[in-house]
Formats: sequence, structure tokens, C-alpha cells
Amino acid sequence: MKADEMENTPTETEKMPMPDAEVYYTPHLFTAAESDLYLERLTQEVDWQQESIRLFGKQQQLPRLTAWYGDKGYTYSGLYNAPQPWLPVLLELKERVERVTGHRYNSVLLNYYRHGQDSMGWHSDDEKSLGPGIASLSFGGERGFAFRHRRRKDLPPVKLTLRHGSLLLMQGATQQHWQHQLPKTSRPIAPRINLTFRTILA
Ligand SMILES: O=C(O)CCC(=O)C(=O)O
Ligand SMILES: [Mn+2]
Repeated sequence: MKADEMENTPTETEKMPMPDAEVYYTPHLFTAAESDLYLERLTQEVDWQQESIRLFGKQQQLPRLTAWYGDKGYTYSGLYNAPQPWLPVLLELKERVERVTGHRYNSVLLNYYRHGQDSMGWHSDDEKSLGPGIASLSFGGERGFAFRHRRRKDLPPVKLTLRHGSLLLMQGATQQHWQHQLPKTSRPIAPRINLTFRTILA
């Protein structure tokens, strides 16, 4: 393994070694059978959309499909997401995540990465209207994920593999101090679904 591919993906729930952050990774929140079933249901039941955003004066398609469900609308990358009423499968997952995290969420952003060229660039989810805790579920093809500190260039990026049926919990001041990304990969990779449960304030 080359140095730039090094990573330490925990095999059970662990707090990631990241100063100024509270990030917990649980590789197997769901069994393999549960994960397969959720992948299938989410693929079929969610109203997946190909959205575009205006970037440098040009309309650009997002490199993934997205959907937004919840109690409130939400503006993301300058794009207003009207709320869609919760689906039963999403309420099931929300309740499961609320039980294990002890937090309540009122919305979920879903991402569908069709292949390795679908991705999400470096960003923080630090909008003022967003509560500080985000619970992120992964189903489907395993993808690399990375964090980098926003100011401390001496700290190496923290890399993880997001497994089928895993939970990544980002809490506290994480978004103020760290960015994260889901990079492209040239490996042939199965489609992946990500759900980020969020709390929209006020
Ligand atoms: O797909 C992922 O794991 C990351 C999604 C993400 O960062 C986001 O929706 O804000
Ligand atoms: Mn994010």
C-alpha cells in the first residue's frame, strides 16, 4: 500500500483521532442482510433527481443523484430543496439512527453515486441553519472518504473506507474545523447510497 493510500478504518465503533472534532465511525451498524435490503428499497423508493448548480456562470450537473426529505426545506450549494414528506423506509432509518446516537433529526439529504466518477468535493456542512450533529449512513459499493483540517496544514488527512451498512457521526465543532470529501475513484465500483440525517434549526 502506498503512503497516500494509508488509512485506518476501524473495525468497531471508534472515535477518530482528529483534534477539534468529534467523529465516530461504526462500520457495521446494520447486518449484511439488512444492508442489502435497505440498498434495494432506497434505490427503488427514493425520488432520485439529477440536479444542476450554477458554477462560474455555467449550469453544471452535480456528479451524483440527490433527494431531500424532511420537515423543512433546505438550501444546499445555492439550490433550494423543497421538503418531500418522509417515506416509511426513511422514517425507519431515522428512528434507528436516533436510537443509537441519542440525537433527533428533522431532515435527510440523500446522495446516489452511480459509479466511481460520481463524487463530492471538499466542503464543511457548517451553514448557520444546520444543527452541529450529522449522522451519515452508507449502503452499497465501498468508497473512500477523507477529512482535512481547515487551518492546521501540519495534520495529515484522515482517510476512511465507508462500508455497506456503516454509520459516520460528525458532531460538536467538527464542521468548523474540518472539511470532508468523497473523491472519485478509477476502480470499478458498485453504486453507493449515502444518507445524511440533519437538524434544520428554526
Ligand atoms: O457521500 C458521503 O458520504 C458524503 C456526503 C456529504 O458529505 C454530504 O451530503 O454533505
Ligand atoms: Mn458533507
